[in-house]
Amino acid sequence: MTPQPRGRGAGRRRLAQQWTAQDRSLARSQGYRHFSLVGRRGRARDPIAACAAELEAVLQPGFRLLVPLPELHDPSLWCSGWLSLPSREDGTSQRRPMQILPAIDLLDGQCVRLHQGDYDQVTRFSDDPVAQALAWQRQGAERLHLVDLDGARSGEPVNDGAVKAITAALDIPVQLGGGVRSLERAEELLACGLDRVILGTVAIEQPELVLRLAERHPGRIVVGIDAKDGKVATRGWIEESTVEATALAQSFAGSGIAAIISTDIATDGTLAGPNLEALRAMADASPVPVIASGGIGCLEHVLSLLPLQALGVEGVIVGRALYDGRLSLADALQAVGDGRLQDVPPLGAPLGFGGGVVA
Ligand code: AMZ
Repeated sequence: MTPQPRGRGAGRRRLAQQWTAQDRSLARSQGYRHFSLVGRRGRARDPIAACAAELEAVLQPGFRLLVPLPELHDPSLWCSGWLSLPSREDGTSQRRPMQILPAIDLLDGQCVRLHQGDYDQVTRFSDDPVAQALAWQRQGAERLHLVDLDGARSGEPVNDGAVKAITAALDIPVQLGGGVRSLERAEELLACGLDRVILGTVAIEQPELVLRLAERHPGRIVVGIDAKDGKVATRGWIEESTVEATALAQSFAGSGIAAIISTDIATDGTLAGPNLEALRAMADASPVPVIASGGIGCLEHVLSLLPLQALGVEGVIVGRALYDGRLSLADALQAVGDGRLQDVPPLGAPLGFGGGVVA
C-alpha cells in the first residue's frame, strides 16, 4: 500500500511543532524536510502505525525527508513499508556506501581551493599538506584525492615534495591528478606509492596513452573529465574544447580505467550544490563508475547524490566544505554508511511511503 501524502496545512494543525519542518529549516535546507523527532511520539503506543500516520499527514509530493543522524541509528523510530537497503543476514547492507574523498589541491606547496578553477581566486587553507592529509585520514577518509594545481597548469610536476610526503605518511590509498602527461610520469607516480593516477588533459589530447596505461595498470588509471557547459576543458581549465564530456566518457568503454571523475567547473569551489543533471548524464554515458566532483557545500548535497548511486556514481570529492567546517567528514560518512536504514528511489520516481524516500 502506498498512502498518498496529504497537504502540509493538515499536518501542521495536527502535529506538535517539533515533529514538522519549520519554514526556517526548509529554507536552510533547500527543500528538504527535517523531522527531528520522527517516531518518538508513537513509541508509547504502536510506533510503526503512529509514526506512519504522522508522517503521512505532513508529507507533500516532491519532498524528501532528511532525518538527523542519531535517529537513523535507532530502527525503532522508523516505519515499516519504506524501502530498505538490501541487507545480508547479518543486517549490513550489500551496496557499498558512497565513497567520500576529501580533496587536497596543492598550489605552491599549500592546501588551497580555487573558485571555479580560477587561479586568481585562491583561498589558502593550510601550509602543511601532510598534517591536513593525516587529519582527513584520522576523520575516517578511505581515500584521498590530490591535485597538483601548478602541475595541471604547467604540464610539469611542481608539488612532488608534498605529494610524496603525503603518500608516505598515509595508510589509505591516495590518487593524484594534475600535470601527468606521459607514460613515464604516470608510472613513476604509481611506483612511488600512489594508488591511482588521474589523467585529464591527455585523455583528450592523447587518448591512446590512457588506453596503454590502463592496459598496463588495470584499475589504477582514472580519467578526469572537467566540463564547462558539458564541454571538456583542459590544461588547468584554461583551454576549452568542443568535445562533449559524455562522448569522451563513452570512448573509454572497455579500456580498464578504474573510474571517471566528473567535475562541473561552474560549481567547483562554490558550495552551491552538485550539478545533478550533468552527473546523471555522465553516469548514463559512462561505462565505468563515476566520481562526482564540484559544488558540495553541506550534508544534503552529499545525500542528493545517493539516487545516482544506482546509475554508477560511486563516490564524491569534497573540498571547501570540509575545510570550512560546513560539512563534517564523520557526519557525511555516517550518513552514507551502512547504518543508513532507508534507500532513496531513482530520480523522478514518485515519493510516498511505499516508495521509500529517506536518505
Ligand atoms: O582547478 C583547476 N583549475 C584544475 C583542477 N582541479 N585544473 C585541473 N584540475 C584537476 C582536474 C584533474 O583531476 O580536475 O587536475 C587534473 C587533471 O590534470 P591534467 O594535467 O591531467 O589535465
